[in-house]
Amino acid sequence: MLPSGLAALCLLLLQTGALGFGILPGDSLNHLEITETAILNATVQVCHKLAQAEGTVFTFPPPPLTAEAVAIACDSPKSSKTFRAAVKFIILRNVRVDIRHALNASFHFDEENFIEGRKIITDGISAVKASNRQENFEAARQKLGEILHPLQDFYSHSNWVELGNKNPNPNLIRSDTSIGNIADESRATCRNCDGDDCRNNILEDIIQENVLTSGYFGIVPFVSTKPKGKCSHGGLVDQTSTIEPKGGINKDTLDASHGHLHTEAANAAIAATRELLEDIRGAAGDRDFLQMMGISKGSNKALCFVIDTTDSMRDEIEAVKNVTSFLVNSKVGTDDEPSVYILVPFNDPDFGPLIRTTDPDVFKTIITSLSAAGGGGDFEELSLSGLQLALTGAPPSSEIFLFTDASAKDKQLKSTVIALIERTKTVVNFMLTNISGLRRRRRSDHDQHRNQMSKLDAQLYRDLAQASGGLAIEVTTAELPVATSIITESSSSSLVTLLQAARSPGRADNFTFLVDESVGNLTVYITGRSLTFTLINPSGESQKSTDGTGSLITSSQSVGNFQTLRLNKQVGLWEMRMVSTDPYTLKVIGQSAIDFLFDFVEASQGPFTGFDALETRPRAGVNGTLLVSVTGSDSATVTEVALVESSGSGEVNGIVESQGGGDFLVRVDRVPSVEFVVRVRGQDNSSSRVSTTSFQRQTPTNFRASSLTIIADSNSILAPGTPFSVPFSVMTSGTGGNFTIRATNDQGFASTFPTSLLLATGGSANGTVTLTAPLNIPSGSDVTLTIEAEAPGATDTNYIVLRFSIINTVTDFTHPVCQLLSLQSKCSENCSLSSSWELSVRVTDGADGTGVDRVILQQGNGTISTSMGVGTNNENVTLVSYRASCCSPDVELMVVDRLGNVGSCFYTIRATSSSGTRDTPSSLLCLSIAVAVMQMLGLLVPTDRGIQ
Ligand SMILES: *[C@@H]1O[C@H](CO)[C@@H](O)[C@H](O)[C@H]1NC(C)=O
Ligand SMILES: *[C@@H]1O[C@H](CO)[C@@H](O)[C@H](O)[C@H]1NC(C)=O
Ligand SMILES: *[C@@H]1O[C@H](CO)[C@@H](O)[C@H](O)[C@H]1NC(C)=O
Ligand SMILES: *[C@@H]1O[C@H](CO)[C@@H](O)[C@H](O)[C@H]1NC(C)=O
Ligand SMILES: *[C@@H]1O[C@H](CO)[C@@H](O)[C@H](O)[C@H]1NC(C)=O
Ligand SMILES: [Ca+2]
Ligand SMILES: [Ca+2]
Repeated sequence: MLPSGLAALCLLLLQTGALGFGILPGDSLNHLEITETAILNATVQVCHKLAQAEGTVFTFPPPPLTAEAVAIACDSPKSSKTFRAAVKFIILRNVRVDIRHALNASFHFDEENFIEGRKIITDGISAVKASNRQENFEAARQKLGEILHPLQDFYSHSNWVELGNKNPNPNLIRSDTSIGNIADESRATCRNCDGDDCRNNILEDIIQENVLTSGYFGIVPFVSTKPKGKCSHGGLVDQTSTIEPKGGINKDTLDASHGHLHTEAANAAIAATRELLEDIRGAAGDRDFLQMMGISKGSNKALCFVIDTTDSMRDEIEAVKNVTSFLVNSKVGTDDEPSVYILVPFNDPDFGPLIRTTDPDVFKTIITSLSAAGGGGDFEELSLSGLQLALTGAPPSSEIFLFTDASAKDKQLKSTVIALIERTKTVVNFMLTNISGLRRRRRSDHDQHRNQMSKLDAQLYRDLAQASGGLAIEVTTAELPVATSIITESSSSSLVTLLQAARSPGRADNFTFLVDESVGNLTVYITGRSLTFTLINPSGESQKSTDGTGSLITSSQSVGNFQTLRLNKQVGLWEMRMVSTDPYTLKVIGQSAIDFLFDFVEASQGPFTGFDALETRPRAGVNGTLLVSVTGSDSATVTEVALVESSGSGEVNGIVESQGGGDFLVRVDRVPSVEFVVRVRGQDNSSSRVSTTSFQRQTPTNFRASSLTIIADSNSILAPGTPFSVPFSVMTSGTGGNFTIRATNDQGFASTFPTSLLLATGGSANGTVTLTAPLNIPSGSDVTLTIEAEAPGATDTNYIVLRFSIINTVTDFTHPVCQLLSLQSKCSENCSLSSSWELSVRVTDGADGTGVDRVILQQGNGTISTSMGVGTNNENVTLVSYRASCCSPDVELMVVDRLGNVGSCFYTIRATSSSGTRDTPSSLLCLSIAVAVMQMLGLLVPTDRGIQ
């Protein structure tokens, strides 16, 4: 809640575990806690309903809920990391509103901007629903976080709670109703507080007449836009609160002007957040809702292939088909089953589209129908364009496999691809065939003219692999199936990186990695040629690469430039001594639940302090901040976080402060100016283990910092066919000159932008990118825009990665409604399974509606059937018949239209519990009860009724 809520958040982040993310009685709740509480609660309810529907056992985790416990209750323990990441992302987007839109009253329901505030929410809800329909969950989360902020602020900044309301205002998430009786602009709403006591500053007539108002807010001393007689927000930052009527009404914290109502306001905000999530679930369905939250069945990993489909790839495509069907067949139904399958084909001049499915059979069919499509021509293909699409379309932290035998024609995208790798923390593996000097010339016709990829061209792929922590595997077509199956197979479970390093040019070096008890299936990947190594385990035993009989390596496999070693697990510090003068990469992975998430964050400038996750590279050479979370165990803590130089031995250690709930704020004095990885050390005191376990993990991704800063507006919705402006500015803390600007988007939308900007030393300049989405694009699609700025001489580059949703103008604001046609019941007071009741209902979406999409049985054990019909005005109607045993006396239908507007209809044959004997035929009694219930739910009253 803002703005003092921000101060609270900041305090929360700065004080050592002072408040934590938990909810202790007597402490103020902020946006972060309100959002997390509501999401955990809503998610566990969805999993409960889903388990009931599927007839599986469900156990509610004990309070307080944690992401870990909810993921386990949802029978998706492998989703705990992505669930945590999704919740965190939504929360950071929520908090960002206080930083980016600090002074925009509508985003905080200040200054009686009720209509505008609600429009932000309802437009956002439509966008979230449209994104979910296109399975663009990242875009959905982004918008969701943004609209939860005003929704929650309503309860703190308006007088809703003062009016005696305990429940949320349902009209804030609907655009076809009245929000309530809003105070006229000229109507006085407050009087001066009694000194510091603001408990009675709202005028009595406002309360008695149920009039809605909210506080005015301004930060400039002696300048106020507050109209006469209006309430202020209140607090130290708000300068309007010193002008009559003095004081304020906000409930942001327990010691705010109306802090005595803080808990009521926070609880209403939690309930309102749950209600909004419930509405989105209604539109998305249970499975998609959970996917939006990062929870899926199986391994919760994407299997993502980017494939060159030009003629020369015929044999490789056959091999990929083979590997894919083998993989899919062997994983389906197991814990290792990928949760989503993604394919991006590319050739020249085409690439894409991105094909995404959760159905393994559909994926197999798609892969099987893939054929070398011809084209290609000049032996260079659009591999980076295809990769760009995969990087923006796959879930964050995915692993991508790119297959090609050709150089990249679109080399100019290299820096964009690196930007996306850093932002999404995706690992990219390149499966390269046909590198010069590597393979013998083949005899078939289509190979006669096949140019070979030069070593230099292959280096581009090696660089990208290394930046992402992936492998560049160089094999012959015959070796491809083996190489592919080795890495795709081991990438399908909760993998953690224990060590990842590269040396280019090659040189002898010693590396260590720490193996803890939780790690299984310890595997070493090496790429490089003519190298030898010595492996030393924690008890000092060693095995050389030339020694086939040692006891450290249980199996080893070698194809092309790629070697895999599986190790005999031993807990403790291992050492790997590498000897080679050729470039090589070394990667040690294992399976473990314990891992970490992190974001670079930045303290905001200006009057409001808070932390914002960066969409750019962090500043080089100066201090920096990271927000780190441990996942996979509620008892794990972080003890040390370091930024470790990727190809040197330098490292910068941070100061770690626990925030509670497995979250840690880490401050470093200096972000390295060279490439680095993030390494985390910690301890797990989980009771299931005998003793404390020390663990070490690192990011596979290599990060870079920059002396350039890019800021861009993140208004995130664009309309098809309408040019959309993205203003941005570039600043440098170094020398000036002519900076090159590149703006690329993954959808190939038409765009304009300045190709260079002139910056003075230490100066800044502004530009604008204009993007136009084509008219025929489906609503809910998204586009990722990467704006890059490059210093003169390419000595430094920074970027900003922005995701926008493309949403059609919404024309249907109403949810479908039910009309009870008949209700027949032979039920007596004592229910019997052999007797039943039934009803029929007509569901319509109104004359201007998009039509009924689905009718879902929300509650009730009966059977439902639907049929289509035509209404009196020739409109489509859906007829629903429901029949249930007398022992299942309630039914709730959820009715959803094609835009995702969700209505709910409840009917019951339950008699009221009062024992009076009434001589009413039971069905009639039931009907009147049902009508009463529908009235309660607002289904049978004029839609513009005010707040009661
Ligand atoms: C979710 O919230 C509801 C309403 O406040 C509450 O009754 C329920 O106990 C909560 N569920 C969990 C699992 O915390
Ligand atoms: C496909 O895979 C199977 C089993 O892995 C193998 O026996 C067969 O030779 C492969 N076929 C091709 C064309 O690679
Ligand atoms: C690696 O360790 C061995 C044994 O301690 C040592 O002889 C060698 O110099 C080290 N190599 C490097 C590059 O540090
Ligand atoms: C190691 O891998 C095997 C097969 O892939 C799997 O069954 C086993 O559970 C894994 N072990 C651990 C500790 O993850
Ligand atoms: C970073 O350095 C600046 C300038 O020295 C200082 O004002 C700021 O407080 C520091 N920030 C952190 C988080 O230490
Ligand atoms: Ca080709
Ligand atoms: Ca509708």
